[in-house]
Amino acid sequence: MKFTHMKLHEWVKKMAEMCRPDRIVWIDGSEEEKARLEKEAFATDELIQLNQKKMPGSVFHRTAANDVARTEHLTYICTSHKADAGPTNNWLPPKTGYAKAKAIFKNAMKGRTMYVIPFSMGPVGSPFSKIGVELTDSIYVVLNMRIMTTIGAPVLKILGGDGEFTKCLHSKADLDINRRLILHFPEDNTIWSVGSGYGGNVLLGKKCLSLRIASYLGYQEGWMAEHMLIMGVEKPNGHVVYIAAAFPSACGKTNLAMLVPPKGLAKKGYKIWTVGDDIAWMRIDTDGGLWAINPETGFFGVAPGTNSKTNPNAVATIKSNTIFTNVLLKPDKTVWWEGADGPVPSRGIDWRGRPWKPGLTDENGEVIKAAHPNSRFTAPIMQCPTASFRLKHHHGVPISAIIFGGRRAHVAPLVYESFNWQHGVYVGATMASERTAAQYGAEGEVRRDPMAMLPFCGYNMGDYFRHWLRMGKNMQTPPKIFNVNWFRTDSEGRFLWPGYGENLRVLEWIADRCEKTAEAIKTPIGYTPTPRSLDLTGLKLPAGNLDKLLSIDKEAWEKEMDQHEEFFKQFGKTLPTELKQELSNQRSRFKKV
Ligand code: GTP
Ligand code: SPV
Ligand code: MN
Repeated sequence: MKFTHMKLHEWVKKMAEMCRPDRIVWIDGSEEEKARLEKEAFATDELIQLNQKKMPGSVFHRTAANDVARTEHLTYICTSHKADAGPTNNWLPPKTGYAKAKAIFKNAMKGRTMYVIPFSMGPVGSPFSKIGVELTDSIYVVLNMRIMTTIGAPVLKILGGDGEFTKCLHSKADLDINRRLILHFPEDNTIWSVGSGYGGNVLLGKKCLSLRIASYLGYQEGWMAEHMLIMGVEKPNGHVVYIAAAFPSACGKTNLAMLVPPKGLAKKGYKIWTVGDDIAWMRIDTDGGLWAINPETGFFGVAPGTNSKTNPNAVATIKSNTIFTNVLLKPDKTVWWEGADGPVPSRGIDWRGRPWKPGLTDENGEVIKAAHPNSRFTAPIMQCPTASFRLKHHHGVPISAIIFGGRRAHVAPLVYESFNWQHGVYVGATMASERTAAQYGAEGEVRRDPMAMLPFCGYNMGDYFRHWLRMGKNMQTPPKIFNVNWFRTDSEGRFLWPGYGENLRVLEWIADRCEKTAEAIKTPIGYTPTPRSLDLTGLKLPAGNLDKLLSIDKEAWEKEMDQHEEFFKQFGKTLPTELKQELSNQRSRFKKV
């Protein structure tokens, strides 16, 4: 390897002096390199090769049992001033952060190889892309980054002798949860992650760079980094309406991004195009509209519940060249998870590496799951049958609608449209969702998760809200803002809405609202569909469900708005007055009904 970038060279040397790897390998991204790394990982059982007849190019990996989801309580924003991290982030002064992590990184790579992965988030060379270099002692990380980003030689070439890059350092160290830290130093364009081997904690191009560091950069440079899927809804007349949607982790982004139109609507001629399933970088273009790119090249999707009925496009995508993490390994070296296609296997090895058969229970009498609820697949986006041809465009796609949504058993209706951008920002800022298995913590607990960015905003969330308001003012044609909830339940806890492909019925209404052709009713929280403006052709929805799905319970909303007020308090003076105004306007609208 010829070093022309002296700063990069010096940084790699300095990090190696701290971590003490036995050797340093520069990743070039070639096929030969991939084969060599896989072979090495098969030999040590870091990876298991899957059945190459049935799943060509696919491999299997298990993470440590205490390391299966993002650890938000160990994730920090390290800025000189605490106020810059804001009330919703864990904070450490940079000096303390570096010192604490250094103690764990010290000698952590002894006996191991340090891989140097140059990577680009966004098309290589696009003015919208950002470059990072991740140092890691995990082959699993290298192979995941290979799918999720563009890596290796072309990136180094673009970086040249003095290009800017995010310095990303990762070591599994000893995988001890008490010696695990995910640290972001936005002022130094640096990320340090130690003590974990799980996805969002260690694929540093993903949540760490593309959301936490990028949101900080976006605030300064006037663009947005958001936890959003991007999809195109092709209408029967051939016009494609592009939508970006923010749902918290494990709340349906991957599923929505590649949905298959239900029969009734497919007949009309609807088609879906997938641009991204997790992250959107958005900027205002010369037309005064908002344009989005997906900085990733792969999906890191939730496995459980994925089958040919719920998500046929995902099933097609993961047929080959896929990394499966923490699912069940079957005797024939294929995989399974709860809610997968086919019969429940009679035996296998579970995500913890223990023999498994259906019906096994643990010491508390709970059924032992074959796959971890947050088990995942990593697959190239280009293998998705609905991958959009616009993926390679530097400017991305023009966004007509932004959708917020969460997992709410009660309160939030199936869909509503905000009155305008400012009201929409209030809707996003007060979003809430029930906690899922994608992060450690009590599952099911309702928490506020503004714009689905609570765990991912790299700076003060009060300033983040101000940035959203400012972006709206700077656009000539801001997208319309909607809220959806696929997860409302009846008194028995059953979902009122079938979800998945049927969600297109709601997207159709949204797309038609953008073109001002769909009917709506004005309510205190925004516009909701008239019953006949939602096309339910071919859907057997139990009588009464639609009313329940669209109902707005005044008492529940009044309680909800008390919670909004409470939530806003923590931001003190950084909370934009516009949001308080929107809350008070909404309260007055409710008083009138
Ligand atoms: P992250 O990758 O963590 O950001 O998650 P995500 O937002 O991409 O969520 P994903 O699409 O993977 O869905 C997570 C879970 O929600 C899966 O178990 C799905 O089966 C389930 N799910 C997705 N869409 C729907 C829906 O419309 N209705 C219902 N009831 N469940 C859904
Ligand atoms: C999420 O949790 O939102 C994910 C998975 O997309 S992870 O990459 O682990 O963050
Ligand atoms: Mn996500």
